[in-house]
Amino acid sequence: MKPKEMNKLFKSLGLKKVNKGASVGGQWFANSGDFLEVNDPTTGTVIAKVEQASAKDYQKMVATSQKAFVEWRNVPAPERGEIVRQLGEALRAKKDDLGALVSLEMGKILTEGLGEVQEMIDICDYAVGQSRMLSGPTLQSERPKHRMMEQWHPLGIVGLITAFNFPVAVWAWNTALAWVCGDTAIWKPSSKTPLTAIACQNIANEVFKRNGVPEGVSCVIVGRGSVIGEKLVNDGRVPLISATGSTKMGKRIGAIVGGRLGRTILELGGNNAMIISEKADIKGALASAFFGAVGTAGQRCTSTRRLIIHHSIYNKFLKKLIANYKNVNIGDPLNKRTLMGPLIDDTAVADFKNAINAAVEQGGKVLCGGEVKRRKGSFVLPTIIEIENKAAIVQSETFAPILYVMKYKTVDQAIKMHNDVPQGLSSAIYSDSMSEGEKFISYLGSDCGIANINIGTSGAEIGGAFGGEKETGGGRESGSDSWKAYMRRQTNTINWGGEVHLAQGVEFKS
Ligand code: UN1
Repeated sequence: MKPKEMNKLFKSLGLKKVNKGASVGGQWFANSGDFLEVNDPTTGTVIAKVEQASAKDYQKMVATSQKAFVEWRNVPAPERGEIVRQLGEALRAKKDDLGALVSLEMGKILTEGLGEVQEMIDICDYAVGQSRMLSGPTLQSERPKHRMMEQWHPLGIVGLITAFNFPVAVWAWNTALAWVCGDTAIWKPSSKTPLTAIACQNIANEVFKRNGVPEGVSCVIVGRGSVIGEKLVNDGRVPLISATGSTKMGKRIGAIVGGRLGRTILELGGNNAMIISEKADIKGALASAFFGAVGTAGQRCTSTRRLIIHHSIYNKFLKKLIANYKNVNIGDPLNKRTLMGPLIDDTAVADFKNAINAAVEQGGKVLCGGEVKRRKGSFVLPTIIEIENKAAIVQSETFAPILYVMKYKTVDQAIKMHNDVPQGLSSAIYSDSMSEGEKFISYLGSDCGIANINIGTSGAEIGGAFGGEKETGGGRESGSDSWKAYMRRQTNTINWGGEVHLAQGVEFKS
């Protein structure tokens, strides 16, 4: 991005060349003297700095957020929803700028940056409706003239730890719901993408201030994992931690928060596969596999990492897919003709190279790509490797555009291979056979949190619960009844008849 354009973008989103990393309400602060450099992955240059928050800054934030919670929970849920509606409107107004900033800082192409902001808008709309539907059932009591019911109450402070790859959408999935549920939020964004977080907080600050929302309902804190992340996950004043990232990180957070009997929503690694049957619509399967594997430069947790292809169409299908791969326009994500931007940084490029070397050592054959692109920035070539599912490298998630391909003979064999990985996020089958499709989404089929027929593994809509099984962590965010994770459940029994009856027929009289 040209300096003039960048200045304009920064101005529109309230960013500076040197920013403070912590905000509660309208104020920005941070006094660690420890500056984070924000890298543009396309050029490899530093575009801004952020002063990271200190442990003291964190303490101030939690205290303010706790106070804010006590007030915020008194605001009726539909009124909280109205404020989230206004946030959705403010995001609509800033969609182009915020989408461009996502592309600049994270490296995904502009249409995907805009799509991510659209996800934020969508979840705001969803949360507005949800704010009038935080309902619990009325239950039949076994005692005469009694009634039972369930209520859902606000929980407290929600600690959010998000990853670089969806630097803004995951914040909105969590906060839009948390806020209508009456919670406050402290957001620790990825240190690789702090600018998008600061921009989002500026937008929220403006809407919240206009509505007199207590300071501390929306907080953002940019800081080191070893300082701020550690404090957040260990803090008994934060009843829920929602974290997106690697399985390694999730196992650690799960153990710490579990140790204090707090709650977690963990959205961790995926190893998503698509089964392509000989009964598939090949054109559709090609388009979905291509987007799933190459889109976002393979940096979605839902990215397609494995293709399990019926042996009778294997060669024909791969020939077409490789032809698509050879035509991928790689470059500046803000250029409309670009299909694949850079990886987030040089560490990601090193992980890409290491995974390819490991795959070759483990018997893999590189069918296309396999190299780093010789230009400034963190660019690699989208890669296809023929390899066996059981190879160690195929069993782990590499956050890069590497697609492992393999053959199958029977659909049962394909499903077995499909499930034979430690992760369980997203999955798909391409088949026009109704029984193959139904089997894939049955209890005998995919063991993932998301299982699709005739669409790809990535690009889930916000209306469904998002998350996965096994090493993906088990959490669910976004749609369906995921809101329940942000509230505490209460069972109420009401005696309206006057006489005391003990449950289970117990008699207790002197
Ligand atoms: C992620 O990669 O962390 O389903 C989230 C998708 C997007 C969200 C991905 N809606 O691909």
